[in-house]
Amino acid sequence: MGVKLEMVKGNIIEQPGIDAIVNAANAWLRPGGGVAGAIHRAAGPGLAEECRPLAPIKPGEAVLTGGHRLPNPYVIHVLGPVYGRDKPEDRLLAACYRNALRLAEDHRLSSLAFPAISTGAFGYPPREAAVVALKTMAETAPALKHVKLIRVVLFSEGDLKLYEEVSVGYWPFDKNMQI
Ligand code: AR6
Repeated sequence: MGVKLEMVKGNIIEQPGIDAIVNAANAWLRPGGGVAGAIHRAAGPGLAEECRPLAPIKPGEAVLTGGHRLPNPYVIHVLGPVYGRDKPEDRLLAACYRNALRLAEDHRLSSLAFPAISTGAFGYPPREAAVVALKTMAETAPALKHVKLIRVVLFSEGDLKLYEEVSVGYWPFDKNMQI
């Protein structure tokens, strides 16, 4: 059966019904700002405690923890590349999406929600990042047995429009957005 792609405007910490949300983390898996700050605030201090022995992680890597006080049972933390510093950026960003999906698959999760990794504090140009994200998801999807739903949660209307536009070229979906 297929994998469904959803693109929504929203907040990554408000995704009930999703097995794992993906954190655009820092190497030390500490709270920080942006997505990571919001996730740690909502999850409570138990998340930072669980993260401590798993850090540091390298660009492209993914680790899984519990969701603590979040509505989701799991969080998958990935470290995106800092644009202009961690090279090659596109391969490292693709590794984030691929490794998060693999980890979800290993844990037999059926749904996960991604933010637009690296496009905030890490400075990755949004359109280039959307191409890498959607292309990697489309390439990885056929091998997934457990993951049935991939949701991309965009923080702004503009980013949602961008993803919808880019997905036409990179996600070979049917009319139900399934691959
Ligand atoms: N829900 C969904 N998307 C969000 C949210 C949210 N609550 N908040 C921000 N975004 P960023 P990065 C969007 O900076 O670039 C942190 O300080 C945001 O508009 O969270 O990978 C960490 O500690 C942008 O499009 O992640 C790291 O040091 C995207 O999510 C560093 O930032 C990613 O923005 C990671 O930087």
